[in-house]
Parts: sequence; C-alpha cells; structure tokens
Amino acid sequence: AGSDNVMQVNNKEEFRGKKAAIAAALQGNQIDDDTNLEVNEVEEVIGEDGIMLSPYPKSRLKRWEEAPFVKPEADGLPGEMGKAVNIPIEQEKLMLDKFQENQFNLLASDMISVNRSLTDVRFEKCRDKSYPTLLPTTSVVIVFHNEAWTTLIRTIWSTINRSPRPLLKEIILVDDASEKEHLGKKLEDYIKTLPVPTHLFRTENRSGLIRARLLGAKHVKGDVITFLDAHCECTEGWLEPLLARIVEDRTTVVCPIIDVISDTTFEYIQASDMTWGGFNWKLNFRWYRVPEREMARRGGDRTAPLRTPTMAGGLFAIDKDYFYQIGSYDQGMDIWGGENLEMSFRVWMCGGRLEIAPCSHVGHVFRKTTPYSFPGGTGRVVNHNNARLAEVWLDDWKHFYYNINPGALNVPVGDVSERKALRERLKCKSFRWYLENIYPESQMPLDYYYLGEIRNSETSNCLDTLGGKAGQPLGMGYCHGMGGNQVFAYTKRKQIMSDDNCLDAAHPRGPIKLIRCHGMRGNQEWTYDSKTRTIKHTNTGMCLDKPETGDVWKPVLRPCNRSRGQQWLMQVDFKW
Ligand code: LR7
Ligand code: MN
Repeated sequence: AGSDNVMQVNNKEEFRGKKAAIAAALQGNQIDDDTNLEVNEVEEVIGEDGIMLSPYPKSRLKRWEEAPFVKPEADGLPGEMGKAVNIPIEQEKLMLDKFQENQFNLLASDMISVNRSLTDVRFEKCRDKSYPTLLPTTSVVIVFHNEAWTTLIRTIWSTINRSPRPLLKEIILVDDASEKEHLGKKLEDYIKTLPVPTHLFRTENRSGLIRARLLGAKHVKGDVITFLDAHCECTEGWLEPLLARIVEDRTTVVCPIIDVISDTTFEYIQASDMTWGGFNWKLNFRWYRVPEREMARRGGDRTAPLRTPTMAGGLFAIDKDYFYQIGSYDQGMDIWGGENLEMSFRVWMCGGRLEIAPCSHVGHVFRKTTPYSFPGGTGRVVNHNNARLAEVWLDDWKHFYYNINPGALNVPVGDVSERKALRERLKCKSFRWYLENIYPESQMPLDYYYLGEIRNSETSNCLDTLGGKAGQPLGMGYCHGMGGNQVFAYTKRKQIMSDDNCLDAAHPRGPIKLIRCHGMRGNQEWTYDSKTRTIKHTNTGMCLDKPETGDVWKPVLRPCNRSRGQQWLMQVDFKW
C-alpha cells in the first residue's frame, strides 16, 4: 500500500468508486514511512462506500511498543487466568451480605489479585495483526460512585499492565460524590504510588455519570479519551485496535468487545463477536445478532471492525477534539442512562461512525440490579434522559417511545434547545436516514401505517401483550388508552409489532404468539383491510378473531366470516 491508494480531497471525484485503501495503507507498520507521509497530511479522503475518512494529524502520533508481559502472581491467589472463584460454603452468609453492597460478589473480588492474569481471548488472527508504529496517546477516564476498592483498583492495574506505556498518557478518576471511606484519602495516597500519572477529581454533589465524565474529559491531556466503567479488566492488546481505528479516521468512535466478568464468581467469560448494539421502543440498549449484510460488508472477516448502530456506552475511545466537536454529552442528563444511545445517534447522524473493534476485549462486571440510589427515582431519571434524547434525535419515531412508555410524558424534559441547535449546527442527518442507512434492522420500523391500540369491534377490548416476553401468547384486555402493552405498530412490511416482538402464528388454529420480529414475512405477515376491518394472516388465510369462550383473553385465528368479532379498529388519529 502506498501513496497511490490515497487521494487528497480535491481529487475525491477520481477516488470515488475505487475500493477504499486508506485502511490498507495504514495497516502494518507503514504509517511512519516517509513515502506514506501524505496519508497523514491530507485532511480527508473518501473511504469505502464513499464515506469521508479524516486521518489523524501525524504530528500528534507517538511511537510505541507493546506492553511488557506481566507475570501472573505466583502465590496461588484464586481467579488467576480469569477463572471463577468459588466461595467455601462456610463463608456463604458473609458472601451474601457483602453482595448487597455493590450487587456483585465483593468477597470473591477481594480474594483476587488486583493484578490478576487473564487468558488471551482474541482470535488468532488478531494476535498477528500489526498496528501502525505511530499512534495517538490516550487518557483513560474512569468515573465512579461508591465503587468497591478491589474492582476499581483492578480496573486501574489492568489498564496499566496491558497498555503500551508510551500511549497511556494518564488515568483520570472522577469520584462522583461517593460516601465510602476507601475512596477518600486512602485512594489519594494509593494513586501516588502508581507508575502512570493518575489524577483524581471529585464532583461537589452527586452529578451522575454523564456530568462526571464531562468533568474528567475537561482535564484530559492525551489526544484520545478512553472511557471505562470502574469495574473492568482490560486484556492483552486491548488498546491498539481502538487507537488504530481512530488514526485511520478521527471521526470514528470505537468500542471493544465487552466480555463478561461474572457478578457471582468473577470468572472472565468471552462475549460473542456476533452481536452488536441496538435498542428497543423503550429506548433500552440491547444486544442483537449482527445481520448477514454487515458480515458480508466485512468480507466475512470476524476480526474486521464492525459497524454498530449503538453502543453500550461505558467503554469506548474517541478523539478528544472530535468528542467536543460532536457535542460531548448532554449536560442535562442525570445519574445514569440514555447518554449511550444519544451519543450513538449523534455520531452516526452527524457524520461520524461507531464501531466495535473485535480484536479489543475488555471485561466488565455486569450486574442484575443497580447498587446505588437514583436521586429523584430510577424511573424518573431514566425517563428524563431518554425523553431528552427522543426529543432531540428521534424525530417522528419518538412516538414509539412515548406510546410504549407513557410515563415519560409526565416527566419534564427540561430545556433541549441547545441540543437541537447542536443538531442544526452540525447539519446532522435525519433519524429516517439513520434507520435507512445504518439500522434497517431496527425494532422501530422505518415505514408504518399505524401506531396505537387495536380494538375489537364486538367486545371493545384491545390486543394486549400483557407484558409477555418473546414466545408467550398474545392476550387481550379492557382498553385502557394508556399505551404500554396495548400499543402496536402495523408496518409496511405487514407486521404487527409490539416493541421487538411481532404477532406470529404457525398454525391455522393458533396460538398467536409474540415472537422476535424476523422481518421475513412468513408467519409474521398480516393484512389489515381498513374497510372490512379484518386482520388476515397471510400464511394460513385465517382471520384474527376475538377470544373463544373458554380462554376469554386469548385472541384466536378462525376462518374469515365477516363477523363483528373479526373486526378490529386501528384508529389512525389515535393521539396522546
Ligand atoms: O451517579 C452515578 N455516578 C457514577 O459515576 C452513577 C454511576 N456512576 C458510574 C458507576 O460507578 C460506573 O462506573 O458510572 C459507571 C456506569 O454505571 P454502572 O456500572 O452502574 O452501570 P452499567 O454498567 O449498567 O452502565 C451502562 O449503561 C450506562 C448508561 O448510562 C453507562 O453508559 C455505562 O457506562 C454502561 N456500562 C457499559 O457500557 C458496560 C457494559 C454494560 C452493558 C451493556
Ligand atoms: Mn458498569
């Protein structure tokens, strides 16, 4: 690869249509070679798919070497090589007591070395990859509220031990008004002993992770900001793939694969490289399977960067200047939640890209419930944050959120005018563009005829998911007009959806179930006739009918007979 693969912006027309080569040009150890100088001097180049790439300014890159291998502790502590820690039965009560404090097995964590060894979980091919000999430096920013000592310190040590030292500018800790003794003077003293400059800042009042991160970011001296949660473990070679992608294009926001550190045993469990980030109508972040088209775009190479529609939010690297250019975070978001989707939509819609680098693995302790308080109430806080992002970024699709979660309508969103102005200023694309180009598989349908309740003409009852999960039967209930479980979308693909599930019938006599939407018609295709008001199931040719006597809350399929029980009203002007 060489200069003939790279074109200056003024030559972009010539370049368009040719296969992108900047990635190839920057692969290997060539970036530092004088013959490739122009790679870093052009401002922008057109990459594959005609998307602009903005290579990193060369003057800011640094020479680096791999981190020295750190020998696992020899004194036989539990959990080495990422193994599970089992608590002896006589300590079970202590274990359960301690679990309450952080919602993970603190006793186990405390038994494990803060330097514990892990296995190399990467694909073989990742280990053989060579990265540019010049990369930008990064500051690792870790915010926490009442984090346990050992998980926090292990996060720090795994960062220090497994990052090429010249690239790790510093570690920035932000204490978000913790109340724990060990996060006071003890922590201040401890970080002075670390071999990497480590700074601690504290918020005056509990400000939430979003504003805490903004405080940390303000002090960053490295070129790239890498955010981590306070209970992570970085694995060998985790940093290079993140930084290397940013060198290719400084508008790339890159996440590692987030492996699982068990909340009960602290076992390090490899996560799938075949999932990416999505979201449901409630604006919860969710992992979904990577579709075939993205695998194909990557040429079937599972080590190639994966374009993800959204990110989990806690672990990612971003060029510092780009972080501010793209609007950092929404200051108006409190405590926890929403900022990850907000940033995901913003990055994609405003010209950046969001990726998972499959050769970078970082473990994270996933917990089932949150250990700390949410001043104002969990629901209120999360609704507030999500409503802010819905108002600014979702355009018409915000109604999916409000319909399925009407509680959000009662929470003040506050002033979002600055965020809307940001969207204008950056000339960001529409949410429709995002759905069309970045996330056609989204649970929020691109085109739909109707969103609202589906009422039976004879019984005046409404279809109701009854809160059922995938695999459970569809139900009915008294129409309450409150949205939630009684909100369905009738889409142009002829699905009847509720969140990420679709009405699905495999047999002419039912049952009608809620099944993950597959978007392939089949058992999930229904035709609504607004004149006869029938909902006909294509595969079986049967009509959706009111429940039979017997199970009065389960709608069924019956041969179409024009009876009132087979008439369903989708009020098109159903409004909140
Ligand atoms: O008030 C607070 N102040 C804080 O400093 C609340 C939290 N925090 C800190 C907290 O100590 C932790 O270090 O913020 C970090 C994230 O909070 P967690 O770990 O309690 O929550 P989580 O792991 O469920 O958080 C995920 O979603 C959040 C939404 O706001 C953030 O984006 C987190 O960074 C994100 N974590 C990950 O992406 C890791 C993978 C989880 C998944 C999926
Ligand atoms: Mn976390």
